[in-house]
Amino acid sequence: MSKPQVLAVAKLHPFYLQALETLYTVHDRTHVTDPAAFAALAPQIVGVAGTGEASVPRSLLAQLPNAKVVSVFGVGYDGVDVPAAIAHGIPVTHTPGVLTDDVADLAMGLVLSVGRSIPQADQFVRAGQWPSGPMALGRKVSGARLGIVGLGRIGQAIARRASAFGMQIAYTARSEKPDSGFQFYPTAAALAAQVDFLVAITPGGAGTQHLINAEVLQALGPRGFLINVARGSVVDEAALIDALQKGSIAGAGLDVFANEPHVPEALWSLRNVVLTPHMASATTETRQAMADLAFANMQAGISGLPLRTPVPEFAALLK
Ligand code: NAP
Ligand code: 8YV
Repeated sequence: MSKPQVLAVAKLHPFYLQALETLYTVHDRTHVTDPAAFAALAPQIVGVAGTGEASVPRSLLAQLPNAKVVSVFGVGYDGVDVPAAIAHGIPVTHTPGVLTDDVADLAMGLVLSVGRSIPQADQFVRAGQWPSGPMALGRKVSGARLGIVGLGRIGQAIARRASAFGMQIAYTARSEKPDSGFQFYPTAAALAAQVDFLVAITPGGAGTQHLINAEVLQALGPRGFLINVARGSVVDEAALIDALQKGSIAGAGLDVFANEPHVPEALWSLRNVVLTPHMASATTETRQAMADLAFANMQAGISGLPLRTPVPEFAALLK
């Protein structure tokens, strides 16, 4: 008997792909690479496998009459048209929690990297510049003021780490969290005006599009640093480049970009920027945990068993 058919809508991590291939035949982006073949294949697809960056639009869901689940390898699912998935009765799952520590670790790594110019210092030594003079002084991180845009699972994990550095923590989110004990500001601009390091860690999508805009960067000011580990769409990249070039903010640490994997060349040449390739969850341990959870969700969805981690919109419907 042939295996059930699954569509991969993005290049899958090998841990996830190998797990899927034990039970399913995985079609790698056939909807894009061979639309004619996909028209015949589509009615057989029972599961859709994606990543946090993958696009699952309404038009694709409409072609999948027998899909039973969309299993995203990632906590962010802003590429999935969830209202369309609800309309088509196709549950969406993601991988919350298992990557929280890694993403918070990288956020703190970027705070330290930009504040203390660690990558620049590495280049300084490798380029043989040490004998000809000291580097410019860095910015003290311990005790500095940290603003978190999005105090969810990962935002709270960043706050725990920053507390150990003696940082003064404030945040913004859709709703105030009185139990957190941290100062709440109702807008990103109001928060930015009060901090030295501003970390964005919200979901992407329409609700947060350009939440960090020119006004927020101006409020952050010439001694302030921006860290983005959320989604490229959360920051107005043109406004950010302008602010970095003019020195109207001190620097930035960026793991995510508007048009990945393409990073504007204007950022490559800036000395006050640290760039990483959307790698906040990219450790062997975490990618394995994400693969296990994404695979478990796929299996559950296809077999009609309870989903391990449906996205909140579906969790609410399933209650
Ligand atoms: P979460 O627990 O759902 O937290 C999201 C937080 O964002 C919540 O505090 C939420 O506010 C806040 N938020 C949502 N919309 C907002 C808005 N318009 N303005 C201000 N705050 C807003 O999610 P999580 O597990 O922490 O993950 C957060 C995001 O991190 C993911 O969705 C993904 O985009 C990103 N991420 C990136 C990487 C990477 O590799 N760089 C890896 C994993 C995750 P409320 O609490 O008030 O609802
Ligand atoms: C991953 C992410 O890089 O979880 C998310 O939302 O952005 C990351 O963990 C991604 O999903 C894997 O491609």
